[in-house]
Amino acid sequence: MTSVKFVFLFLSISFSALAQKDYKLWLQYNRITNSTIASEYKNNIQGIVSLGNSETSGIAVKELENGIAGMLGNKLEIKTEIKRENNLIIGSQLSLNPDLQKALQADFDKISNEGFIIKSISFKNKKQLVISGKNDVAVLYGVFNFLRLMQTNKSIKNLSIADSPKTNIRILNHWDNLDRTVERGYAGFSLWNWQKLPDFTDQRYIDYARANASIGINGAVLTNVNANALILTPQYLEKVEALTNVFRPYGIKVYLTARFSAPIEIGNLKTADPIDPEVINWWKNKAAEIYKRIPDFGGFLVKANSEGQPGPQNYGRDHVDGANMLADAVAPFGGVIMWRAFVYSEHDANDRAKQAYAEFQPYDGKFKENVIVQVKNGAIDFQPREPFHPLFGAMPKTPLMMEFQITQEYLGFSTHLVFLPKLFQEVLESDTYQKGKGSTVAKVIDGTLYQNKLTGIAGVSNIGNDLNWTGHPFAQANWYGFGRLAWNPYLDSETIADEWLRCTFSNDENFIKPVKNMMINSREAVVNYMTPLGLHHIMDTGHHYGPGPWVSNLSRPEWNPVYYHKADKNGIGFDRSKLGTNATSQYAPKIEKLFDTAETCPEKDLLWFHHVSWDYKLKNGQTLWNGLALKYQEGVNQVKEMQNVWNQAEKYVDSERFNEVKMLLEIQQKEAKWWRDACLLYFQQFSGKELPAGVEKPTQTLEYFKSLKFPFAPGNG
Ligand code: BDP
Repeated sequence: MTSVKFVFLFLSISFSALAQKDYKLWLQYNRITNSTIASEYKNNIQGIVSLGNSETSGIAVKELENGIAGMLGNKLEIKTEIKRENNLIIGSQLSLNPDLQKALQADFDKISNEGFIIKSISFKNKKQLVISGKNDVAVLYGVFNFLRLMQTNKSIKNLSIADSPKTNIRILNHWDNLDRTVERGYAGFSLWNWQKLPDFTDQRYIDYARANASIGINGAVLTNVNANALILTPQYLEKVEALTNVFRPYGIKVYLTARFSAPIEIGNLKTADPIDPEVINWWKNKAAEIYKRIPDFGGFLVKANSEGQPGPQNYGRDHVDGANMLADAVAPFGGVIMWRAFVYSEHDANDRAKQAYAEFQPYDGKFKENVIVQVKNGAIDFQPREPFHPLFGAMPKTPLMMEFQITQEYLGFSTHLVFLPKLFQEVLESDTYQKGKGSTVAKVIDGTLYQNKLTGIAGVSNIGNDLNWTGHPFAQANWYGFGRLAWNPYLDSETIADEWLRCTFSNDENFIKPVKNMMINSREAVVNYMTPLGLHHIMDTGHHYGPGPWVSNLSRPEWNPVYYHKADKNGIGFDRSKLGTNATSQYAPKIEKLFDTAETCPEKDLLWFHHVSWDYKLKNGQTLWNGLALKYQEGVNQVKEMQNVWNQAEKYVDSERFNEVKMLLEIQQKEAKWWRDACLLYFQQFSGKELPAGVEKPTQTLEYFKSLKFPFAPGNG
């Protein structure tokens, strides 16, 4: 009996100790094993002097204390006065004594309100290290950045860092429903336990806020864009207020989605017409009611007249009428409206890719100052690869914010290892040419191209209540990378992968090098085994799990994969050139020209813009059919290679995470083959050609693949 008990106790202790590793994300604070580095840190940090006294500064000090204890093994005393040398001094600008303030003035001049300074100085002839900013949240950002330097084993001897975020709104969009299901969520249920709120504060809320603050995320939209008006009732606002109180010290603002028809559904009005005085008044009062509870409420995110959601067009008004009415309601309190440009209509079957631009571009300059239009990275829908959205750069007088999808709706759910910062970087670096060479999407987003004051980046969250937050241990890197890119859209994805691996797993170069390489290549792998050469939206329908290029029976044409690949006897691809739908004309002339002819169009986007014959010659001399088949095979091979790399990583990783990733890669390998075989068998019906040498023969028939059904695939309502 005793021994059974003992085994049980042992198992549960070791389980929770290991499970914690997953849970701790990139904030592991592992003991530093390199003795040279550890002693450098110990010599330079002999005490902590904390000058602040707010809740936030308390959090910052505790983080430093714990981080240093974890990494160096010694608990430092927290002092409030600077006496000896080699202190780590933390405090906001105003909390520093006047001499220190003066010494750092030039650095303070460089940073914004949210920026931070980490600086080695000599103060009264004593060496000190100061972490400061204009307010306590900025100091907290500085602390997390300092701890990252330590976690990645960087030298802290002569630091002089002054860094500010390049965008204002760095926000997660949670597509979380009030019943705790998460639309397109693959990591369990929603973190928000509405049932127990407002009285029960789950530790997870705090840990969530802390993780976000550590990467500079400063906002969260708590609810699904397919909104439920109930969130705006007092019963729920009380719960929202409780969450806001938890998030506030971490610098996270709360936003909600506003269902356009809320005045009818919860306000008993007969209409939600945005120019109706009663409706205008209702929203004004609602805003006042929210701000009374939550004075720093961020504002609303709105999906209107898109995929069946109500909106101003239901009343013969347009997006400008709708957005500006809401903007007026929140303006007195400093709120913003994030109005989504993700619209397409079943009444325009010509080309879905053109619709957002066609609808929104003419509104340029018409939105109120506190409206920012939220545009998905590509014109269709978060595909493994899309050319950048033509709206970027095309609305100079309107602030546009980026919407990325961190959750992997179209990229293998939380089962496939895909490092998304590589995708994000590709989009951000794209040159729109709207104001000549160098007019990158990043410059549109950070406001430097057109001097927009309001800027932002949103990421559709991949977080749920799974023990490891994101379902796949490597999906944590996508949350991390999103935050880092929202802070600085010019960061290189390789740097991000490097940081994340060191903070999350190990600083051992023998681990970092191959695994980083695996992460960097993982994005191209998924493109290859799902949608190579510009193919898109050929996932099975509804849940988007697995291949479904044959689907053609849905009521709306643009919901069918056949609409997107247009495979026939003559070839494959969507002709968006001048000879086709002319979607290319939505880009600046230079880009239009590039995309408009198959020969100049980047091959990675070929079938996005062109319908080409099966015998079309690719740049490598292959026919399109052979090239396509080989790409699918390459994707499968790449996953095999990822497995090899991971198997070599065993000795650097704890067994729990090692095994999790190993099992997931095994599924990814199976699913990559499924994708290859199903797509090639299907397209082969049209090409009528044999598979080229080097491509493995499918082991199942097309009929078999078509027969697979997944009524309970997650994330699909
Ligand atoms: C699509 C998703 C759908 C979302 C929609 C959106 O399939 O669940 O509601 O985007 O962004 O990708 O509004």
